[in-house]
Amino acid sequence: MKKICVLGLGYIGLPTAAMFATQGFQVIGVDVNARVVETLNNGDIHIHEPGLKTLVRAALNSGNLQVASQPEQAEAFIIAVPTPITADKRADLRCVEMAARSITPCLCPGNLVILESTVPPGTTQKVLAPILGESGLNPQRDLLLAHSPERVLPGRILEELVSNDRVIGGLTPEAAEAARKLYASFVQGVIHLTDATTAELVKLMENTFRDVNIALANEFALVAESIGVNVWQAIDIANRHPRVDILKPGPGVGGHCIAVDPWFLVQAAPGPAQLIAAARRLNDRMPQHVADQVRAILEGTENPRIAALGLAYKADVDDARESPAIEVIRWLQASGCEVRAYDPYVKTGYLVGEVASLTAAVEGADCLLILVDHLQFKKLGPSDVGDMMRRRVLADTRSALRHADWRAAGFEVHVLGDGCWQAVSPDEFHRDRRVEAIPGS
Ligand code: SAJ
Repeated sequence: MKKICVLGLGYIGLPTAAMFATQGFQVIGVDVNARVVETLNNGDIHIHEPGLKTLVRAALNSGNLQVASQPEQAEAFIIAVPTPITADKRADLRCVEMAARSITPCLCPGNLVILESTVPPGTTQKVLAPILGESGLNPQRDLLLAHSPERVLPGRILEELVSNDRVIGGLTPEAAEAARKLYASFVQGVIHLTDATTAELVKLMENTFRDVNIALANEFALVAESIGVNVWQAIDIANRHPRVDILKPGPGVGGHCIAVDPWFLVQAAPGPAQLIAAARRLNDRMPQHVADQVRAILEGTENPRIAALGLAYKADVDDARESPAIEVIRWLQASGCEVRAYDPYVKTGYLVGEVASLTAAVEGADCLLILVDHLQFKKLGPSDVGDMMRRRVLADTRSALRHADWRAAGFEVHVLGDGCWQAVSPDEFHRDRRVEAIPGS
């Protein structure tokens, strides 16, 4: 096989396209966004991911990667487009459907079509196959159709693309085998073959496992706050047990995967998926909880001004999709606080109060609020900001800083999940005030 067409040049499609191109395949990368196509054709990239720029440039320079806005005939098609959720927490498959429709005129018998986007169980068989069938070809007999979910971690995409195990679910065993041969060109991990619906479920289970684990950590944080214990220390010690591995609490779960995918399971089986839904709701409440706590810390301060550090959904990435940090900020603004928000990687362009430097955020602030544990923020010491602030108050939702140093410098230090944060009643915690308080949410 020589020619591959990759649909969607985002966080997954672009590295995948570049990787195949550097393995000697002829790759056409397709994106419906004209700006993305133009940026790439100018030798630049629209994503911040370690090593990606170098890989993409090498792929473009080799002539093996071409970027276009329309698909063309190829031997294999890889669909790597977003699958967000709708307001009522159901999978929005419009991009997958659109990508599939765009390739039907290009399809020939024997073509391999792989869906990498995360989708509800049954999508490959019940949604993708019928659309591809509109080409007049039988998806089971004439095409090789498979689901191979991406599983790479933003921040470590290139490394994990190669070293992670891969799951491939075929509509038929022949389709799974054809996809295996293709990925084996660069995947060093074990490639596990199964059917398409099992592969879809596997991917959703992985992200749901993480979401439920984080929800448990967040619930432990609430428990610790109410009994006056530091949850970070408690988790650290509990994790020394050989069979315990609790993740970290925080201001909420963001990104386009973990905060989204568990809902696909709830959608598929609402009756049984009770724990999954409860975990999702708990994690979704965390931004509101953080905002409540910060307001309580600043009670009595006239016209409180907050320096919020971090807009990304997690450390050391430039992606602010579904970011809990942004939700915390919007909650605080809705309650009358002035927030100046700074992130070294993210410029959302739509958040009121975004500033371009740490100094601009911190000047005259009554509270330094850590929302993301970017390495750059973890290195901060009290002398970097203390003299610029109106009050010496630190609120750390990621337990990212060395609190002893800050206390020694006269800071009042509040940490999420520590007894010094006020306990909150369960009724208050679970009450959804979003509709009334956050405009446009
Ligand atoms: N988070 C916590 N506490 C933790 C870990 C994470 O609050 O201990 C928060 C993060 O701050 C962030 C969110 O959870 O807001 C998600 O971050 P993440 O690093 O857990 O995951 P993602 O969304 O960047 O990537 C996940 C990965 N899935 C798993 O590890 C099972 C990745 O391998 C998937 O490929 C990716 O989802 C995806 O695209 O599905």
